[in-house]
Amino acid sequence: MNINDTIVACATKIAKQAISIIRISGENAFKITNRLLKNKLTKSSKIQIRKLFDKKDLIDEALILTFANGNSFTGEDVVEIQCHGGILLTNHIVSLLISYGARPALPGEFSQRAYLNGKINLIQAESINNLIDSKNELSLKISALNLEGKNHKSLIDMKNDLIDLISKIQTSIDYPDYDDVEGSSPEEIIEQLDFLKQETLKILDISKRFNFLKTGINTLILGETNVGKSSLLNTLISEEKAIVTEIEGTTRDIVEGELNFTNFTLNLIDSAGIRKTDNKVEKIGIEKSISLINTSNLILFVINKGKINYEIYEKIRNKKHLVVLNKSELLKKSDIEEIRKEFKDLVVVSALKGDIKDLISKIELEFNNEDILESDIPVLSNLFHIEMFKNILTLLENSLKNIKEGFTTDLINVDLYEILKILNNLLGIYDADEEVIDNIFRKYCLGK
Ligand SMILES: Nc1nc2c(ncn2[C@@H]2O[C@H](COP(=O)(O)OP(=O)(O)O)[C@@H](O)[C@H]2O)c(=O)[nH]1
Ligand SMILES: [Mg+2]
Repeated sequence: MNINDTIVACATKIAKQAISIIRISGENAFKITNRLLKNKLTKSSKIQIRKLFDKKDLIDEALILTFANGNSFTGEDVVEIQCHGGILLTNHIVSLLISYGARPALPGEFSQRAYLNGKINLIQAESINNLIDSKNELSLKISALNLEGKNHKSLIDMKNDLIDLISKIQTSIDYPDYDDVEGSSPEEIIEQLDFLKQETLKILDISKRFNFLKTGINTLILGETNVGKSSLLNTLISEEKAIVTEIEGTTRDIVEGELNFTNFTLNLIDSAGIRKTDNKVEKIGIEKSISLINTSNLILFVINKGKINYEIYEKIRNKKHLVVLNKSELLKKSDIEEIRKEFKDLVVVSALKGDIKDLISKIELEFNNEDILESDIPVLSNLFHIEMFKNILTLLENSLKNIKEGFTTDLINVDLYEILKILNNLLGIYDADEEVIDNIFRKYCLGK
């Protein structure tokens, strides 16, 4: 892969559709596109309708957008051709551009160039993916905020605090004659390290919650046979996905469905009902149901009057769960109250009648995530970025341990520099040393 190549890719699907968008980015973007045109594009022309030619033959009339002199997403010269959709036509234009010297872009290469040219940082690059993949509105909003870079402020604050701490330590090492630098005693360093550690923990915590939102909450529907688990799945997703019959043991394998709320998504899993059976296939299904308890984030434990499997309840009672009493329309109020005595947060539904209001509102209450949106803590959604932050945490803990054990501060600065490099990597800035030196001179006025 050569970063100097001019790359081309279709930004829309290659499919029959009204319009296809083809993007060309790189030094020769204009030159290559010009081979399709009678009159050349100039770097000042911005949006225009042009006829496209394959040598002398007219092939299409397209809208052409040009972004010159780095004023583009990638930071390079970019031409966007909005031609008519159509598999043959789109492929034809892309092939021509390749024959004129463009190289097919690798997955993510446009964003990679944007990052390398300082147009976006790593968090922003990741948020583009999230924006596209979002399953619910909250995830969409957070991705948009991340893309804008608004909630990076605390990342930058954190970095500035870190630079300050490094500068203080550096100054007191390099200039031992210089009057004691304020804030560089071991106690004060511990205090500042602790603060950074708390900030790091907050970021990791909110990121964990966001990823949960993004990937969805694995929700297992569990209970005895025939209590209405499959009916409940179907009612929740408004689709006849799982087979429902009055025959016990109908569901033998896992059936999945997705339910999107405004602020989160449930990945619903209907499982084989629990009962004693000699049927080999059903037995495997039941074992699967039980093994899913451990990987679920929420369990809907479905019961009917007189059909409560206490053995299973014991297995789930310490996990996040809701006890759902189904077929409630067959019951008297007093029956329900009797069961409620046993399960105080009982959720009462009738899958058959489509009455699941109580369940929906309890789930919404449980997973209200508005606070994530309101906080200005940056949300990391890429596993690699989360790993980077876990490294920061380890380095901070290491520094705290070292200083408490009386090691000299120069050793601690080695770890702190490492953290600064990680933060800069995320923010798309490279020269850590220069920043520290700048700060030392600006703040601590050495050499004035
Ligand atoms: N009366 C009544 N019957 C229901 C309700 N939900 C499900 N059923 C019936 O109970 C039987 C078993 O349902 P199913 O969803 O297959 O149960 P599963 O074995 O737990 O998956 C079927 O005949 C359903 O029509 C309900 O809310 N009320
Ligand atoms: Mg079933």
